[in-house]
Amino acid sequence: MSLAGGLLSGDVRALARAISLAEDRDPQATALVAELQPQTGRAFLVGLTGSPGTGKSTLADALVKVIRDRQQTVGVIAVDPSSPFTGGAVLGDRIRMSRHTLDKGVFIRSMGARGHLGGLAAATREAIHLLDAYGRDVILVETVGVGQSELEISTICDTVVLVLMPESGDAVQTIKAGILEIADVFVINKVDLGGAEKTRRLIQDAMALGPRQAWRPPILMASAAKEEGIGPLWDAILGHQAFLKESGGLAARRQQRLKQEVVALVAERARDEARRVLDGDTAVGRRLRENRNGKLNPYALAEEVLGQRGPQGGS
Ligand SMILES: Nc1nc2c(ncn2[C@@H]2O[C@H](COP(=O)(O)OP(=O)(O)OP(=O)(O)O)[C@@H](O)[C@H]2O)c(=O)[nH]1
Ligand SMILES: [Mg+2]
Repeated sequence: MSLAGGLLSGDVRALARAISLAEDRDPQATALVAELQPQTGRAFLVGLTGSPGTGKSTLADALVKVIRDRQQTVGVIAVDPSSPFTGGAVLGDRIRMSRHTLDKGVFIRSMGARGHLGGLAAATREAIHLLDAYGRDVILVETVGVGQSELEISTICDTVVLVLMPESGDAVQTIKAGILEIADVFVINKVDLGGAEKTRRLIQDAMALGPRQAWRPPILMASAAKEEGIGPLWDAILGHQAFLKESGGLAARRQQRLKQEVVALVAERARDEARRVLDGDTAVGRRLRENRNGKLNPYALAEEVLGQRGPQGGS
């Protein structure tokens, strides 16, 4: 059976293989996603972001349990930009979530950069589309909040959950970094450690300074490790989903996302093509290689490369 056929019929190995192709930035994955596109758009995409160690993976694990209790299927993608290969943290995530391994309604996958600089966002998008086509009701995407990264979770997900922890001093910094705008739901995790109330006030004060929005992000408290407050957290996430649907925000978000994705796809192709033209047996490529005194003008070369894009891709 074809990979697409396998994936649509619920073969988990086909799904895993397709995601590996996406991770390798294999053109087969892109073709597959394009083929499956009509089967996508049904899943609810939830991003979990926050500083390292705030408990995103533990929360994802606890949320998976709640989602499964409510009879929905779920896919989890843990994106680790710092890990070019399956590293220690990723293994930790696996072990932590291993209690779900026998449940066919749960699919968990960690993704690293695999040496393809700039390819992780594209790979993550493709993995999301693949899980969507596979028929998952909910897709949870965990990323470390690194600010202005190429992997802006707000451009990938419907609902963004910002995970903070009490009294880290970190909460203050995160809020300063302007992350308020991207959070649809706040969760202060590790309430069992104490000091969560102070963090909640900090968030509230920061929000009071901002413009009034139609959606006021709720601030939840939870202990992922003790599995406390997880049901209410999921309800808050669903509350945001309902708001998006009623306000027309969901369509707007998805349109914005589509645009970002097109821009990213064009950029990825253009980058590949520029390298091919410059490395190939082309006039501009030869001039670049033969040049020894560094006097070539990069702007002129870029124009020349762009001018080479013929109907056959140019070369
Ligand atoms: N006390 C307490 N510890 C917790 C809680 N939730 C998670 N932890 C612990 O916090 C540590 C980090 O948890 P992770 O879930 O790996 O955090 P993360 O945000 O996914 O970390 P990275 O993926 O490395 O950024 C682990 O040792 C967890 O056991 C909680 O509710 N209370
Ligand atoms: Mg994690």
